[in-house]
Amino acid sequence: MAGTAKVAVAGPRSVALIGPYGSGKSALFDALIAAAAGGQVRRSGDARKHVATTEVRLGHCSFLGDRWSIVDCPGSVEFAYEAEAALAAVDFAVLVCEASATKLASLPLLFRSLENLGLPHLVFVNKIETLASPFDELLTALRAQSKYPLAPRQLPVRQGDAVAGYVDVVRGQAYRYGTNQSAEAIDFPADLREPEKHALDGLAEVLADQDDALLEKLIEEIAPTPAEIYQHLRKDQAKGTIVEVLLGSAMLGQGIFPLWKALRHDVPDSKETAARRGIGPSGEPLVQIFKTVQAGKLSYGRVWRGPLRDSAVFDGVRVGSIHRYSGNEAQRIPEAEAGELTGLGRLEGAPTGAILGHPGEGESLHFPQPKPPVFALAIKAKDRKDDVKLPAALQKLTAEDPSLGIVHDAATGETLLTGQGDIHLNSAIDRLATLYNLQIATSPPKIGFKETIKRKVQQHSRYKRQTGGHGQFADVKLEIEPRHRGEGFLFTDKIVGGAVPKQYIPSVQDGAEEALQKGPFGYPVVDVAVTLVDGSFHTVDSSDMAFKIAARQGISEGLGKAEPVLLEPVEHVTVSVPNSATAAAQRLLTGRRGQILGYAERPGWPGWDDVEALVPAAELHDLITQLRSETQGLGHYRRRFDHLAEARGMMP
Ligand SMILES: Nc1nc2c(ncn2[C@@H]2O[C@H](COP(=O)(O)OP(=O)(O)OP(=O)(O)O)[C@@H](O)[C@H]2O)c(=O)[nH]1
Ligand SMILES: [Mg+2]
Repeated sequence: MAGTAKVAVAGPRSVALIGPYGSGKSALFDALIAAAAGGQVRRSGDARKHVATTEVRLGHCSFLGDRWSIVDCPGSVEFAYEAEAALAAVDFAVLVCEASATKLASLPLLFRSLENLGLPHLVFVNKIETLASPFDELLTALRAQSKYPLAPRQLPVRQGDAVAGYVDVVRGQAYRYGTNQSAEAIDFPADLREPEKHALDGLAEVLADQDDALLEKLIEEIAPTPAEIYQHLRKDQAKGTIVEVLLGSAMLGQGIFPLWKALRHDVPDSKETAARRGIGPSGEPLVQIFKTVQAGKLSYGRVWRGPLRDSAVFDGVRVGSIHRYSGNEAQRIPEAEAGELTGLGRLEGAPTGAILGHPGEGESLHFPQPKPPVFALAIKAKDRKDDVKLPAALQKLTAEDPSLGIVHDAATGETLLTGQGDIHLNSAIDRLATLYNLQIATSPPKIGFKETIKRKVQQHSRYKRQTGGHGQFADVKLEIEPRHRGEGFLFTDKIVGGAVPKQYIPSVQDGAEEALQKGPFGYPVVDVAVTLVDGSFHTVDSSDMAFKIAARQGISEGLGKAEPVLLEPVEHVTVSVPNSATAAAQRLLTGRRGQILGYAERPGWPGWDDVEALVPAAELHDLITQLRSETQGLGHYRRRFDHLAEARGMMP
């Protein structure tokens, strides 16, 4: 029978479900697993409350005798690293999308990730029962984003306004959706004859682009048989040079069986993936960790080379247990074979991204780099007693999720937790509470203000004490003057004739530097020159201490008269947005006291712009929140310190 040609796949294969936030990946995960078990998808009839996925979920099942590992990925951009890491581990991805403008807007990021990885993928148009706009419009929008040609395998069949079934383009057969696997063949709708022919011709053409023999046939106007089409589809889809498009409703269990069949036929063998990634078939077991959870008690890994046996030891790291997740249960297995994604228990010291075993010569195991942080919170333990536990817990947290970071801000003395947004950080803080019993207080990070002066002053300072025995005496005349921004501190000794003996000069400098650590506004003073021009001493009462105190007092007093000003850090910010939002991004930056330096097309990102600006750090704390809300979650930015600038009209 056409379409059910024997598939020569031996081992287990893996698929990641990715897609925009809320597009129905978790619902599809449940539907796929339920359908594989021959069961019914829970069919509530109306959408349940959306619970956003924040950590990848791994599940296992068998479909028609083939074994599968499925990964449900979070859609939120704040958890994008989770998905990227999972993509590095699987054989194939299903891009779950829905026909909503806001959701479609985030597709370029996802397509780019897949294409950069060279990971074959198909598109599953979910929530098909709600599709109101013409299907062609959706295809056009999808085509604009994908580097590789799209191949719609199905067309929606409407009944009134609702989508009630689909046409299988290759088979030329129409179906009415039932629940789960029970789609029922119906008469071919007359109005779909033309679109179906068009889709089939388009498909053949796309396939012929990859195959000369097929191309010749088409030129001679010999129609390929369905079996030939399936064969080419399999080859091109597994290579990733074509992107099939399938339809369905995860919630209603519609279109799940055809999706399963497409996966069964077209997902490459795990050995093909390993070969594509440069990993040879023979050698010692090789496993890559793509996720650690529960404070390192559990890891998810891809077995690139097997078999992986329970209790195997890799460079001192022992595999405590191997798990498979069928249904809701974790089941312990004695070994896992190449191509499986498994849960690994108690892998001490193997963070996300870790490789167990040794890649052979020329083998490389790519793993994604986390994106630079765009959001930070100052954190501290609510209970001082927990201060000792905090560093170790934070270290584990960042090993679990490398897109989190810990920064000790020397300027403010704060510990900062950095990451991809407030939801991301708050979920990390929740984990600190649940896994480590650490209650954390957060606040927006303090700004590392500095001070400087604008006027040169002379300051005379004398320190004199007479208390009992011998006293204290030091006397200095100092010049304090501004330097250019960034020039730093300079101390000059201009004493002549020993008015201040040589041995005391370093103490004068020490005293000056101490005073500069806290200026009139309470912040460190920078870019100041201090010159010791004159002074006097006492043979008995003078001391290092006395000169240090005299200098410190002199500077503290002098700074107040030298027109002190507050300096704030200004950062060089590069905002990346789709060009429809370039003007909005510029407005947003100027609204935050930013000075626009210019904008240009973003290299390698068609339709995107980079806007460069200088923006005070004090304005950047929640920039990402506003940027995302104005760009449907797409905009992001990078920042780096640029310079200190006078903070005009700003109260310290
Ligand atoms: N109408 C309709 N709603 C659906 C369908 N699939 C999922 N939903 C609903 O859409 C919402 C989001 O579904 P999820 O499966 O949680 O989406 P997700 O892609 O996993 O979301 P994130 O994990 O946050 O990225 C839920 O309210 C679901 O009930 C569908 O086929 N049709
Ligand atoms: Mg989800």
